[in-house]
Amino acid sequence: MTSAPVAANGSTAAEHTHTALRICPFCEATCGLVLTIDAGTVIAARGDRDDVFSAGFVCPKGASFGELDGDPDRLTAPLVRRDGELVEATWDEAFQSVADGLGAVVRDHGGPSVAVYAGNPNAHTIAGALYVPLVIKGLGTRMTFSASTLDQMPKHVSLGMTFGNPLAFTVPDVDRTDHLVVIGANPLVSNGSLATVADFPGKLKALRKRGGRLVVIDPARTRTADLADHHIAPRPGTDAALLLAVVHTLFDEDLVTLGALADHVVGVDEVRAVADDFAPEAVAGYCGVPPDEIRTVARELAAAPSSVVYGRMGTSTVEFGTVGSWLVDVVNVLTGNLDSPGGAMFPQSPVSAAPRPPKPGRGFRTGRWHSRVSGHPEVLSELPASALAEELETPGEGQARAVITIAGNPVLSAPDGDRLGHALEGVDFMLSIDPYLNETTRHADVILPPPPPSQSAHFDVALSSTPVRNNARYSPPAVDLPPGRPDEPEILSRIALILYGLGPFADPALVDEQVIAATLAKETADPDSPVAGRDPAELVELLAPGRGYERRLDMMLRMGPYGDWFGARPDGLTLQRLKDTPHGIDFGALRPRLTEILRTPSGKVELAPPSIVEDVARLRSALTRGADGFVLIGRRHLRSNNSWMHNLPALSGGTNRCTLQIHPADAAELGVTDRARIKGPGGELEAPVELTDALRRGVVSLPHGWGHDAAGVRQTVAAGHPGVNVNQLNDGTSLDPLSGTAVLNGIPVQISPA
Ligand SMILES: Nc1nc2c(c(=O)[nH]1)N[C@H]1C(S)=C(S)[C@@H](COP(=O)(O)OP(=O)(O)OC[C@H]3O[C@@H](n4cnc5c(=O)[nH]c(N)nc54)[C@H](O)[C@@H]3O)O[C@H]1N2
Ligand SMILES: Nc1nc2c(c(=O)[nH]1)N[C@H]1C(S)=C(S)[C@@H](COP(=O)(O)OP(=O)(O)OC[C@H]3O[C@@H](n4cnc5c(=O)[nH]c(N)nc54)[C@H](O)[C@@H]3O)O[C@H]1N2
Ligand code: SF4
Ligand SMILES: [Mo]
Repeated sequence: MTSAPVAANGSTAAEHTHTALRICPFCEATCGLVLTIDAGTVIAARGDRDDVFSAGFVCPKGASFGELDGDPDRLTAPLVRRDGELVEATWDEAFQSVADGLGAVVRDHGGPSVAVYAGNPNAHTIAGALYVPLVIKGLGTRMTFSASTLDQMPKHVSLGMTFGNPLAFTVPDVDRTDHLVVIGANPLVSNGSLATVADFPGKLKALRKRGGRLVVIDPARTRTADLADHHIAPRPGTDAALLLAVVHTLFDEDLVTLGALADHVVGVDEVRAVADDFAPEAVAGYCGVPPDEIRTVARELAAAPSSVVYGRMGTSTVEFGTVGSWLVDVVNVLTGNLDSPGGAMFPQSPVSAAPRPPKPGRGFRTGRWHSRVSGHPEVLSELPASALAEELETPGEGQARAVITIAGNPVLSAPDGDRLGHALEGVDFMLSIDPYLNETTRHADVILPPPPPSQSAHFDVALSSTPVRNNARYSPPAVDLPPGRPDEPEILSRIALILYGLGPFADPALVDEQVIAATLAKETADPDSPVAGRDPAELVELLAPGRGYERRLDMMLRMGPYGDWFGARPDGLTLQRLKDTPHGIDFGALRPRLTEILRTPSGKVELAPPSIVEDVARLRSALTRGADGFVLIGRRHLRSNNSWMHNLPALSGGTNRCTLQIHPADAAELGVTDRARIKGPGGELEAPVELTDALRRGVVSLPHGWGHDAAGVRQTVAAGHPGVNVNQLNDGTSLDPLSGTAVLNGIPVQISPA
């Protein structure tokens, strides 16, 4: 503080301010921030140079923490629908309304008649990780939906089928690799995803500086592509074919070297056979990439001392999402770079189970049940987000009667939000846990707003399984909760209490203590657990007193791979130890741990899972498809985050706009100048045009998360520059069949002058 304003009483603002550390929850990079706080308000945020993981990195969103935290449009009290209007209510009134409304549906139709949609921020909160599952379990519903089927579900399926563990993320070791191929990701803007990397841009620059090579495969010349040694621009949706041609080349040119993996992999011959008819020449026309370019990708990956392919949204939310996501790991295996420094590695989360002796597992299955209307298979206990509307609106036995949305805005983020919005109007009861009155929550009967991030504790339960360096960090709330205001764990606990039949006003600590008792009973009974044979009651006594979520975190950390195992390893991790090291603890670079990970029936990497191999037939028939017409892809912006950050003055305006990007030559041929009409399988839109030669010809791009012009929404700044909802072009019928994930990239569209 160099120029603190002088207050009326003569003291400077600096005297009132203090700083607090807070891990940023706004993207997967998990940067440590230093917040400057004045009378309970966050007035500044900067990167924490001492943070063991992020070392001072911050992006525009993190720097806008204060604006986001203090947004005047954030709800500070619950809203309850009375006579058709959403009006403010006390917390007690709101919880009573939930008990009445949800209670009636559960009583009349059962918990399984309630659908739950969990959105992206759940991956960034303690509440999302530890309490949302309790609500779902309390309902006993099989109608669970989430942003995963608009995002990474193909990766879960391919990991599950290949390694037996759908959560065993393979993360590129960017700090040590010699050669990185980024396919369908734009980490310079997204700051990384399913790879928790603070300062991804800096790490890519460092890679090049140490003589490494960066190749980007993306139909758009993104900021990441601009930084690369080489950029390949394929036709959208064709990555799986391109990667199969890379695999083909590895076999064809005798470049396959399993190295240390040799004894741990089965199915290599099947993969060779699958790739047989995907010679570079066979896919070149379909992918729009010359055969030699594809061969070079394979040769370079094989030749580098270490190399890794990293794929994200562009390989995932596409027609062949699971096949493409699988092939990313297949290539890493075939070049000997899985589970090896500089390759694709498995992080070790501090809240994962302590390693058990290697043993074959039961493998990973999908389709244990199917959606009622379209018969979509369950995947990781979820149904496709694209199928939510039909489950709500189709009458009959098993129809969803109520909906709970938690940190999600599916009306903008999922295909055909207009239809979903209409369906939400028709349910008997809708509850939203969300800080904003937005396009989705405006349909709710009750909105329960969690406090802003400054008033919430933070631990990255979910993202601890994807960092490029193993670490543990904890932020207690930086600002006290106002009296009477529940935090999000408490909100969700009270809903669980309603579902347990105890009513909303029972002690929320009951929920946590029940989880703790059940978990410790199970652990102490497991002969391979570090607490095997101990008395659960004794372990409960050892947990630090505090809020329920803190006790649960303490339990998880203490039983985890770095834990103190409840005193058995006195130097091990506890929550108290994390609190005592506020800039975090670094557990070092990722280390090989494949045998700890594998839970396939064979106990090996099953490189050719039958259902994925089977889906390649669909890809084979796509190869002969014509390549005419325009295809639509999405894009992200540095100063934005999906649908919910368009309400901050600091992040809006400028180049952060909802425009249709198109190549100038395409625009000229079409006679498109300043505005275009875009027609997709599900609808039509008009958007301002932005000419750019960064896009491959025949490809247009429109970002998602816009369309803030609905009535009854309380996001004043966003409403001033609403943009259009790209997902209205999509009817949601096009899915990756193995994962139920919506096709959001590579949608056929027609473009004309507006
Ligand atoms: N066309 C197209 N569509 C896409 C994508 C794309 O690339 N193209 N991307 C997809 C992807 S990757 C994703 S992850 C999804 C995202 O889909 P969603 O998760 O459904 O949407 P978000 O826009 O992230 O909305 C997050 C919601 O959480 C609320 N929120 C923010 N913080 C908190 C909190 O701490 N607690 C609670 N309870 N609520 C909070 C916000 O107000 C907002 O309502 O969108 C998908 N949709
Ligand atoms: N600033 C910012 N950061 C974010 C978000 C945000 O909205 N804004 N969202 C967060 C979320 S929820 C997520 S999931 C991550 C996503 O993180 P990323 O996946 O890194 O981000 P995207 O911008 O979706 O990158 C996808 C890239 O794939 C390209 N692409 C599209 N179709 C294809 C294709 O068929 N093949 C190939 N090879 N490429 C294709 C697109 O041009 C785009 O550059 O970002 C997170 N971080
Ligand atoms: S990169 Fe992500 S985690 Fe880091 S400051 Fe920006 S939004 Fe926050
Ligand atoms: Mo996402």
